[in-house]
Amino acid sequence: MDARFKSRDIERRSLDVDGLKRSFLEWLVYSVGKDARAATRRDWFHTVALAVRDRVVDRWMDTTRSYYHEDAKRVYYLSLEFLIGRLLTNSLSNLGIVDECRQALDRLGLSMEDVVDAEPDAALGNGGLGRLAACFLDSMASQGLPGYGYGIRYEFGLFEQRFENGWQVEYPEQWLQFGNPWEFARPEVLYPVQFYGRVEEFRDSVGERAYRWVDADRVLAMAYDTPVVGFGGETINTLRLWSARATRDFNFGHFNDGAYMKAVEQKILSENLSRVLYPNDATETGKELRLKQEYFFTSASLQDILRRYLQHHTTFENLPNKAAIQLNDTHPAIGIAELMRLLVDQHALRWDDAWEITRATFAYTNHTLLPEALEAWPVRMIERVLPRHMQIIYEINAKFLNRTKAKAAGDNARLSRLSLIDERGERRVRMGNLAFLGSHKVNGVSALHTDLMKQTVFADFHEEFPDRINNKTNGITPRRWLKQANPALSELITTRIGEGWISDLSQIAALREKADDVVFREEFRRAKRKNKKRLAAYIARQTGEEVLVDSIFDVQVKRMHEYKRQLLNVLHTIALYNEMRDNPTVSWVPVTKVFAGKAAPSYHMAKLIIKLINDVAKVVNHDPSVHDNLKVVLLPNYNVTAAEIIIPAADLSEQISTAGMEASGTGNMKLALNGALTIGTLDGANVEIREHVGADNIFIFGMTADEVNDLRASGGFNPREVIASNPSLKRALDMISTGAFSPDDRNRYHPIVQALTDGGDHFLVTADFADYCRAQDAAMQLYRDPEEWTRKAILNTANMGWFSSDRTVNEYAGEIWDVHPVKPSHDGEGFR
Ligand code: OX2
Repeated sequence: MDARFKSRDIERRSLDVDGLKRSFLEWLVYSVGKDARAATRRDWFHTVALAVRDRVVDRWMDTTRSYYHEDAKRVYYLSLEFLIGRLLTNSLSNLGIVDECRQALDRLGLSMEDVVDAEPDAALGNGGLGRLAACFLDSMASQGLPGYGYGIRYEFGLFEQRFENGWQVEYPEQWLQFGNPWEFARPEVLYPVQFYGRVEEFRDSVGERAYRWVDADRVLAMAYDTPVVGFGGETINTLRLWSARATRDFNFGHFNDGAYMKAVEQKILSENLSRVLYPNDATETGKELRLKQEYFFTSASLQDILRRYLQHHTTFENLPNKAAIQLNDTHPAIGIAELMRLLVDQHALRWDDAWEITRATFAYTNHTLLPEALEAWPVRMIERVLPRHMQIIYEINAKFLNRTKAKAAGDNARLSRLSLIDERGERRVRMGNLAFLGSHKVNGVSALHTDLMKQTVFADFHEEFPDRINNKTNGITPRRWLKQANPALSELITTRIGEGWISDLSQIAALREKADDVVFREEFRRAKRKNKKRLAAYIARQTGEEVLVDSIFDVQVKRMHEYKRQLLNVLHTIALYNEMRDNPTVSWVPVTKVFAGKAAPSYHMAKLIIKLINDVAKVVNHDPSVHDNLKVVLLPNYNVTAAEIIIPAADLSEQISTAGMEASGTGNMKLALNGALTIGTLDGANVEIREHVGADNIFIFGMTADEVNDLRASGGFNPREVIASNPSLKRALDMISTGAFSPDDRNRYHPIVQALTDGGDHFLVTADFADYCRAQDAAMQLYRDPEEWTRKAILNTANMGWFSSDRTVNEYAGEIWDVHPVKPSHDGEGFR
């Protein structure tokens, strides 16, 4: 072999500083096509990413080959969203070569931070649901579980948010503009996906009635693979994202002008399928393109899963022993009808056999009880877009209702609730019911949420199938959310308890005893202060605002939504502002209110709340009478990268949703793990966080889910009475409604005031206000005692071990998927 090739080959794998440096220079020249003098930061990012990618490819192949040789049962996580963020630090850290890379760059006169900052943030998701999928990928790979992610390679991720005049304005997020060094295009992995057309009935070879879908439009799904590096670099799994390609048919059009241009237009239109992520979080849009996206990636993924299965098998009865398919919400639920279609129409299985296989293969995770988020596609739309699937859904429904009818004769109301078709108004397919019926397990994402599922949306199904619903409380990966995002704290932790916590977060409990150690407390505070300085600098860069590093960093970062109640926080901010102005001689604990989050572009109320926060910030931050004791900042364009800076710096974590409405929350976990104290309602996973960190180490306030339910059942309450009896609330609301924050448009906030008063205050902001202020006061008082505050902060970090997504994923693996770790053998030939 040519000696040069050989040395390149060795270099590819070397993990030491010299080897890294040499391969950076080689990559810069031969793959990026620049010399060191002309290279930009982005060129260096691409260089380093490609060199790092080299170091995972062999192990990636080994992992995939081991799964194949062992014919291991795989789990397929189907998700319309993967909110990945940046990958460079993540890959380096999981490979264990962060320092080596830093030194190699140093020798080239480059700063690691600059290179890292040149990577775009992959925002292929909206919020918690998409980030959970990304944490699960990290945990599956880190546990050695044979797990694949399947989704869409959106050309445009979640929009970029800017503020213009305090209003949110959306810009396209072009994360692929300069190429994506992490992915491998697989132009040969191509599956046809059909839409429209009609269904033809015929007799099969044995004279049975059969169906085929004809005259349909075809689009191709092309695969792009991204390696998912597990911690330690042993297991490298695959995230396979589909991109829409026109079929070759478009090249064979008629050659008269009109037809040609029409064909090209068609091609462009069909490729729009994977163009853009829908920017709604936990609400449904009902748009045909969205349905087509859902079917597009689900169908391609199922075809790919069956192809892989058929490499080892000739019949399908073993599919459930070799493949577990997890539906991340109902977005891929059409997959249940699609697998039935593939098995019955294409592979000629009997219906009942196909149904048994389907149910044993699928499992479904529900992420919300909000009625506006429960997908229900109009029957007429599915009939048109996916005619065969509509027939299959009818058939599933008929068989189920017939069986149920036989047992529970007469209860028509119950039958109509169980039906896959909602017959009230325009007929719709209830995707939640389809997902439930077509799965062997259905789970909620926190203990409370799972209980509420049983009591509300799925009460009838739960009665029918009492063993099907189970809980899998969400988790977060400690690699990204502590080790990478918070080097100051994670290094401190490692010096005291070793590094076992990184792959087994339960070990972080060893910090409990350190809460009483003054020296450790001092060091813990120093780490927090370092992170707060970093955030203060970021705030100054982003907003021009100077904040006090020693103020309480009171942080609410999440999507803007009425149920998450940013308004409650704003009202408290205004009340505190008034108190500070009224009592200028009191020595106040300085507070910095940090907000960040995007609003869905069509969600007017959420956008108005953004404007209100910016307007309040303008008034408060420029009022000399509060002596810098209060600052309000709304950081633009919240995403994973921003979260990694904000979360480690938080003192107080705002988790203040109306009880019963936040299914779990995961930001709550990230913040507590990083030593923030939670101020929150007994909602979602807050309930379990309280159990773990201890009731003394969390500020709980407000109505419980049961109280909310009772209040609403009894016909609600009168917010006007509550407001009249609380002078500070009344004053804050009056200021909003009379234009104290909007002198240029005094009526601007009428819709907000209206919603909180005559509108009935659906989210119980006014009802919880007094107790929220009490909890805020308690937090401020505690902050005056740094030793006590730090003690509680340490106990938060130390008691969050259970919230690792490793624990969550292991529960799924054991109780739903029945998949087991596979140890890849790295003695093979490696990749050539
Ligand atoms: C979110 C839920 O709102 C949030 O509470 C949860 O933590 C997260 O999913 C992960 O489970 N879209 N986003 C969600 O639900 C839906 C639907």
